[in-house]
Amino acid sequence: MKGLYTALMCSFDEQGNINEQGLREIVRYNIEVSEVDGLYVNGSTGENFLISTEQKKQIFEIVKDEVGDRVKLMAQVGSLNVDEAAELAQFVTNLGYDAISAVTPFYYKFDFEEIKDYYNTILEGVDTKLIIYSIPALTGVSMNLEQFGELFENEKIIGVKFTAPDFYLLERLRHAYPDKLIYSGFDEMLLSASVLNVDGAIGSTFNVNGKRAKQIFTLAQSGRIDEAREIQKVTNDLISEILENGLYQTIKEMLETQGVHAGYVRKPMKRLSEEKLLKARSIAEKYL
Ligand code: NAY
Repeated sequence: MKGLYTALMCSFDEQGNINEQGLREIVRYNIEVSEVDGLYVNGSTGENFLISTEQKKQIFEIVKDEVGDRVKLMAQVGSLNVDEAAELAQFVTNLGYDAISAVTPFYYKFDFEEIKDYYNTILEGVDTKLIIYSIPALTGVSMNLEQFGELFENEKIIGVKFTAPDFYLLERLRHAYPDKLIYSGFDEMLLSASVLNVDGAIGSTFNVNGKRAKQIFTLAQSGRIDEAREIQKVTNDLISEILENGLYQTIKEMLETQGVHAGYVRKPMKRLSEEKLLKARSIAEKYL
């Protein structure tokens, strides 16, 4: 399960319905052009928190059907509705996904016992292994070393997608849990995380920048830091332009320039203005 995973986008039409062909094209682009090792399905980048249970299931099915066994698949099933999360965990297990992942429960201020119970409940009925999805900036949920350790006591919890700029905690986790899988979650910090020996990374910008990300990761693993730093620099030039223009919208438009029908974002996210559409196309021209 090591390596680089694209946090997969989903293609939606103007009404917000899933565009199946577009989604299949995004999957193929990631496998055939970006050449990533796996896909992280229905994460933040997949606009997971804006869609219905039925739509989530439909996306899981389409992606598995398109991928077959070509790359590894991780399914993000986390939900504030723990019954939905458990149902989706069962659903993707039946589809043959390689692992599940679940965002820490958010919005209400759950205490750690509640967070632990959430993960154990999701895992009760399935044998599939789970990667914790930790993203404090969006969820407001930060866990410390001991709390990660307590979650890791459940043998079905095999790792964490660490989307935080806390390299002290990342180093402590790596040191304390050499056998757990740690994935870096911020693409702009991939080199720094790779130097700390993470097992892989999961990123939204890999949809369009997968090749450079892979180079950063593999160069860092073989100690070629100067070369990796050069590629991280170009990557970060790209990421700052994307972030300034609108993250998911810009990546979608960049994919469109490559003949991939990535479509629109779902409301309440807003679409790019004409000016920003042109900017997205110029970013694609510059970096793809
Ligand atoms: C997800 O579930 O899609 C992710 O968390 C992927 C990680 C990304 N985080 C978000 C919130 O989109 O790739 C990062 C991020 O977009 C990138 O580093 C730019 O900041």
